[in-house]
Amino acid sequence: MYGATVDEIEDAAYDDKLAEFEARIARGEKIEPGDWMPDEYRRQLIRMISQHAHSEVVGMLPEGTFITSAPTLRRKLILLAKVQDEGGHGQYLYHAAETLGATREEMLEALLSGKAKYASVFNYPALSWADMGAIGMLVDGAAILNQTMLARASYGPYSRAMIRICTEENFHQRQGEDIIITLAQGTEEQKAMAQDAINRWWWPSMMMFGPHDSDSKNSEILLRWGVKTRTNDQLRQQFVNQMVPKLHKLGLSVPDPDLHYDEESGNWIHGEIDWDEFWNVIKGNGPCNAERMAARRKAHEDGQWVREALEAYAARQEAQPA
Ligand code: BYC
Repeated sequence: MYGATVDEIEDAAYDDKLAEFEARIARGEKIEPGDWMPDEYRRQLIRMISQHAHSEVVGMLPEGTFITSAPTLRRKLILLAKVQDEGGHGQYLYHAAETLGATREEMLEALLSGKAKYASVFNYPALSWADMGAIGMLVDGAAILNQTMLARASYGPYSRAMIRICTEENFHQRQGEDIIITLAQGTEEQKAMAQDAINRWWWPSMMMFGPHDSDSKNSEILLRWGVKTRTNDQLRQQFVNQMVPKLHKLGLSVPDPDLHYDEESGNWIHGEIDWDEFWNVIKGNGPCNAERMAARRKAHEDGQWVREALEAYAARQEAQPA
């Protein structure tokens, strides 16, 4: 390095660190909070994990409204436990993002100001009890595929949070399937309720996987650094292949006139997603965006006294002689 400028020496040191970081990922090692990582890796993870946390917390809202009108006490208890689990998932994920230097206040401010995204699917309304089934079966079904992939993510705290979350999500999906199976085998009216719910949640669930790979600006770097190991379209295809036979077996149809089976690839080929609708919902113009954000803002304001009490308690503990 004789004669090299400070910038060149710094660049070379950066390149060495990056090469070692990428080699660790290639060896399947987890990157842990205190380890060296590129700024862009940290930024991508904070973006993705915090948005994932927001999705869990906002995702409590559509189902939350049905806790008081579940058809039986057993169904009510199960739904209550599921919604509580989603709140817990938000907590694990906010903690995982905090290990990267993001603060809870910054993340919540980003959500409440509309700067941060959350899963578009939660901006659709839950209209009947059958929607609890469709959300569990389709929305949790889609989430599990994505999260099983993320359980292998290169960042240790995210990967470990995902392992725990996936275990619980499996129960969530089963409770949804159980509702849809019960309705599909019930009266004509109940079967129609199940079909109506599947019709309304199918496309929003398909959109959960994100834009086509060709339009996914973050995928390349996330794949390179082992955060994602499968692409948006690959996971979406897996979802369609898994769900279509299940629904057909129950005598339910998929609301996609272009859906067909391709013998050669063994895939169910789906019709095109309405991407205008997807981007519009993400921009804040979905059927329930305003309602969801108003509910979150109110919950945040109502929780102010709890945060203040916790801070006062912590300050008092600190002030006390050991
Ligand atoms: N909704 O470059 P792309 C649950 C954004 S909750 C909104 O492909 P990426 C549950 C994307 O953020 C669990 N925004 O991004 C809870 C990006 O914008 P920014 C939900 C979306 O990150 C309660 C832009 O579009 N799961 O299970 O490579 C009840 C371009 O996209 C969406 C997660 O949160 C979307 N659907 O891939 C029941 C999974 N799709 O940020 C169930 C964690 C894309 O650059 N997240 N965008 O401004 C991920 O796996 C990935 O972030 C995504 C997108 C697959 C969603």
